[in-house]
Amino acid sequence: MALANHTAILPRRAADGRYDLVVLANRLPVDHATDDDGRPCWRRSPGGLVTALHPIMKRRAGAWIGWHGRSGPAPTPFVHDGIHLHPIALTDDDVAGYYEGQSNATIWPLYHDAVEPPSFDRSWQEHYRAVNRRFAEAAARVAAPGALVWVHDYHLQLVPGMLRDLRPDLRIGFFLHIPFPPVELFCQMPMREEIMRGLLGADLVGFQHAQGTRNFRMLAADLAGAKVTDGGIWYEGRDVVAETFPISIDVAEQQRLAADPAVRARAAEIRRELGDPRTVMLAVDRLDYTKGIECRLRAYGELLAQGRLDPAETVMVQVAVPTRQQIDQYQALRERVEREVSRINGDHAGIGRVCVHYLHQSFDRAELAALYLAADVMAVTPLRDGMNLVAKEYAATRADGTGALVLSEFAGAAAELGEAWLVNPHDVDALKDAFADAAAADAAEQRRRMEPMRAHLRRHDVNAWATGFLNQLDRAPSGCASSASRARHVARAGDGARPHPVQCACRVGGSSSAEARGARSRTSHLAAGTRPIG
Ligand code: ADQ
Repeated sequence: MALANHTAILPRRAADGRYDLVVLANRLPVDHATDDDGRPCWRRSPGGLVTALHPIMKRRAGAWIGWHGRSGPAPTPFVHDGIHLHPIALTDDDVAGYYEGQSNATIWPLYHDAVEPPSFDRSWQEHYRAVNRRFAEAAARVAAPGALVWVHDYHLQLVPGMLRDLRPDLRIGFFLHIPFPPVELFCQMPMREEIMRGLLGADLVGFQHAQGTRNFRMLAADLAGAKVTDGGIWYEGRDVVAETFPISIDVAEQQRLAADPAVRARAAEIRRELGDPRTVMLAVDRLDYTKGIECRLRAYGELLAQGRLDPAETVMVQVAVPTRQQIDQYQALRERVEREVSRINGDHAGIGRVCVHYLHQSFDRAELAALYLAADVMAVTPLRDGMNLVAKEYAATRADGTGALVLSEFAGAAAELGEAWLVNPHDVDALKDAFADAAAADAAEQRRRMEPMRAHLRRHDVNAWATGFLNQLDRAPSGCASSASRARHVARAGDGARPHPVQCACRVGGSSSAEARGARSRTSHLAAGTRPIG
């Protein structure tokens, strides 16, 4: 494959020709693009993960393993912008089975509270295993002895275990970008034990929210027979640390955009183009059923119908980025959303004045920042979300402290941005009240809420997130855990600090029958009481 702007010959790598830091993610941090002369080239992907890891990967001569986005043979490894890229090949069947099937039609909905029913298909599972193995083997080939390997997200949950078998010398970290579900949902998964064993192959497993960490600890004991104590998780002779690492954004970049005169001028222009309404409400999501777009539109439509918001003075802009368009549920969602937008505009718009501007498009960072600056109310109301970076981007962009963020309790971001108008997105009346209150808030009230959120983000940006995770992984013992570590666990379990009662009904191994009986009797109240809220 001839591509214009990459170097086919790799520069010097770490020590023995392999890499001290290896990142694995479903996608490489580059997209196929075309240069000014119409030649194919690579362009760095937008997005927080790439921004966060780019400087670290450059500094540490790291390698990134991922799919390049097209089915068929993989391009040979190349360097882009100082990062060594190792593309993984996927066939059409892999894309259908591993990516669209097991990852996005089984795991994605199941981990998001099953807000759409997950589909299960045994052939998808085979592809998921095969592709995870391909990633693990690629990492085993390129990682230097004792290297740090950081595996990302739900597509690659089997990789840590597979890689541990191939290369026990590595320190392996795993970060899940989406929620980790409660026991009763996770146990629907046909591959449940296999996935738990896969994740427990890591030294450090990171989650967006403390509830995900708790769910994982519970399942580690129940499904994999791990010893879980206050001190940590002991599994197959190793320590596994499970911790919460809420991801963040590039705050400095967002502030730079917010101060850019061209972006500020564009924000003013957007307001003019919208007809200079009193209130601009904005929502920015991938067009995904987890994002709560339908409930949000319903609430907005009812507010207009009841006269609580004046259609002549209020405009909503709903940006819905195209995503996963091959999957039936996403096509159906698009039709429903577009019908609802038409209905609201049909009922409440006037000549030359619409109530909902619906943009099924991608935008660059500057245009998004201009939209954030133009918006009086930002509606971030997912039914379930690992974090939600849009909420953080909005707050970071509002340099003067104005703007009203309405935020779902079911977004991971709610654990950090508690000064927002927090709302249950399933409750349309609560959504209506939150939108109406936020639209009516004066500048003093907006600042009272916005300033602490902005201060929090300045301290917890994406660089702090990435270095926090990698520093912790760096401290993991290389290879198998030491006998000292084992002794610590035995002492903890024996000194009155009993292992947590973290069993559930779907336990399959690793327990005595008495423990299993105890587990079963505890199951119902544990399951009911541990449903996550973020
Ligand atoms: P996503 O579900 O993709 O991420 P989110 O966290 O909101 O959701 O990130 C979306 C990103 O895309 C934001 O940076 C946003 O600016 C950008 N974006 C949105 N609309 C856009 C548009 N029209 N054009 C261009 N860019 C647009 C998953 C999890 C989240 C978790 C992230 C990171 O589902 O819960 O926060 O990973 O861990």
